[in-house]
Amino acid sequence: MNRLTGKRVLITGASAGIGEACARHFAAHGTHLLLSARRVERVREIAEELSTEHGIEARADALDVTDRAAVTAYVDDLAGAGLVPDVLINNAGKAKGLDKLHEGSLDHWDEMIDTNVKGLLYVTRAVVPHMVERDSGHIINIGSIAGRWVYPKGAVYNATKFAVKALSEAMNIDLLGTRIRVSSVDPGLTETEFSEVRFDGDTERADSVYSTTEPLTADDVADACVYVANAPEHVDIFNLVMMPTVQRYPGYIDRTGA
Ligand code: 8X3
Repeated sequence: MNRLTGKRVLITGASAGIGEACARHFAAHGTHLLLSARRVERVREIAEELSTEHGIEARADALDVTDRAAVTAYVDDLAGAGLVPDVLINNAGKAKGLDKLHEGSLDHWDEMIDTNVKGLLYVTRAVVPHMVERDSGHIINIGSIAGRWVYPKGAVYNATKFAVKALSEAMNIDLLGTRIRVSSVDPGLTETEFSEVRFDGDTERADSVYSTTEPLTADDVADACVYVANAPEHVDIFNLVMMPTVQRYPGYIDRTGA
């Protein structure tokens, strides 16, 4: 049963990867879209394509979730236009570098903490009061298996995703007594621009993460997000952890069959 038709879904980081795939999967379920990313041209193209294809409303905005004032202005503008989302997908996030803590780049740390933790908080803080006012809504945080188990050289990325896990659980507690649900979807190895960003554009290194095995796709993760959002209103799926069949733990990946 499709319970999503006519709902409005806000997706951050919607220009590529899991965010873009979510836009496509939710649009296919008849939801209206509020897409944002720093790469506004890209989200505009996606919004136009999906509104034509599915007959939905799709708005695209430039948004850097680390820019506190911009996030507040964006959400105020949405609320003023009567576009409070029914579902918020906090997808914008990244890994930068793979280093031992004592050798890590402070710039990488700032970027990860600012986007994965503070950015998620800014967007959530701006959107959720509107949901509380309506006593309805669903927040889906894109976490990671890196927020459940640490792995070598992943310390700060791990810490940011552990923070997402903590925030998802804490938000659920804070929202007791409302009809607002909070979920996190925590994927393992997923083939997106993730590794290219992590390795500062080193495509060869990024490709080698995926080409020797069979990772999840962004579509697989989007499919899980639709499942979580589509659960009946009295069901709150706290956490959905998913890995490709070739993976059973961070770094524990079967690369023999590729
Ligand atoms: C992505 C999963 O294990 O590559 O967040 O860090 S992992």
